Amino acid sequence: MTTLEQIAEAIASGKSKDARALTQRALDEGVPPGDIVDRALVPAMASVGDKFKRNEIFVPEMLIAARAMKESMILLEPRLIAAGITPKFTAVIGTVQGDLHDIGKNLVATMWKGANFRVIDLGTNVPPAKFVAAIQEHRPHLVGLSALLTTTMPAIGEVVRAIRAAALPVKIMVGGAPISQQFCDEIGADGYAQDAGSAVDKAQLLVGAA
Ligand code: B1M
Repeated sequence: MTTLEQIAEAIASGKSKDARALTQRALDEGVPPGDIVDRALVPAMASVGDKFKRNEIFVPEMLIAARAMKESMILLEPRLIAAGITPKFTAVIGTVQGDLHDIGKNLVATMWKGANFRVIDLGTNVPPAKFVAAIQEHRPHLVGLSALLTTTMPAIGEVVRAIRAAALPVKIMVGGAPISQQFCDEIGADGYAQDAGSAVDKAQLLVGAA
């Protein structure tokens, strides 16, 4: 097995220490950091997302895989920045106003990072104006809106309306336990994903990377 395959294996099975040590080994072997992301981290997180979608693994396994990926990124990120390598696509994500749930939103953000998106996470309880300001500032290709409460579902619609009113050229993805494709269609968002694995496929489709 190559070092890159071993990194992918360590991340997919959530072995943080191994992921970090193997990433260091790959760097010592002269593998460019961008190749480590593209050929180890991205496929590892894609396989984790696929298994999650098929109910072969669950939230805890996904969280530890995400943690292992972050260990690897600690070594890679400064080198990627120094080499002027930035992800091709940018996404802004947040949980809408009135809603403090962030576990699912954080998973989606991590999976997007694993798919090599630059992700600006606005956190929870984010008002529409803050989404609009962040889109104006960062010019993302995609904005993700998460809600876990039936009472905060209307806030998703408010953000969509605010973004459309400001005529911002960004794709809007919505998700969270009470959200459905039908709701997405009703409020005029561009895409819906049921879980963090599907959120990667849908993000890539919406930005034209699929
Ligand atoms: Co709250 N809570 N909670 N809660 N909470 C729920 C959601 C609830 C279903 C529990 C219940 O009654 N059975 C219920 C909502 C009922 C409803 O509206 N229909 C509820 C309630 C009522 C409340 C409070 C109002 C309780 C109270 O104070 N009386 C309160 C509200 C606070 C607020 O937000 N203003 C509240 C508070 C909390 C805690 C703070 C204690 C805590 C949140 C901690 C945190 O997030 N940091 C909490 C928790 C943990 C839950 C449950 C138990 C778990 C939610 C979770 O993290 N799931 C939840 C009950 C349950 O689901 N069993 C519950 C795991 C997570 C990985 O899944 O978030 O669905 P999920 O994310 C998935 C997908 O939905 C999707 O991908 C993720 C990964 O697959 N997804 C996206 C999510 N966002 C996406 C965005 C996308 C695409 C996909 O694109 C952008």
